[in-house]
Amino acid sequence: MRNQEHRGTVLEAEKAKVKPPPLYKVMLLNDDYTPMDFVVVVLQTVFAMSREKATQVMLQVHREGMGVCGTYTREVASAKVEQVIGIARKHQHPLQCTMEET
Ligand code: TYC
Repeated sequence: MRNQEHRGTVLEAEKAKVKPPPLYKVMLLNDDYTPMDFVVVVLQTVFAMSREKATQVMLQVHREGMGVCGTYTREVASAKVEQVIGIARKHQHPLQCTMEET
């Protein structure tokens, strides 16, 4: 019984110590050479976007210079940036991707 009475207090004290991890926006940058269709496929593949959503994001990047693909923890964001750059390099496109803390 003593334990039970204390349990709520201990859990609340621990909860206060656990901060949510920082989040990072993954952003795609525009360039004059990467084909639009290629960007759409990358967005569908790496960021699990529908074709419609991927087309919207691609057009935003094309018109405004950059766009956000998603928000993730540092490790996941970093893996996605590397995936995009890797696929682009493999196909010899200059597509660039970067991340920034929110
Ligand atoms: N601007 C490119 C073109 O006209 C298309 C493009 C869109 C490239 C988004 C990169 O992140 C990008 N072919």
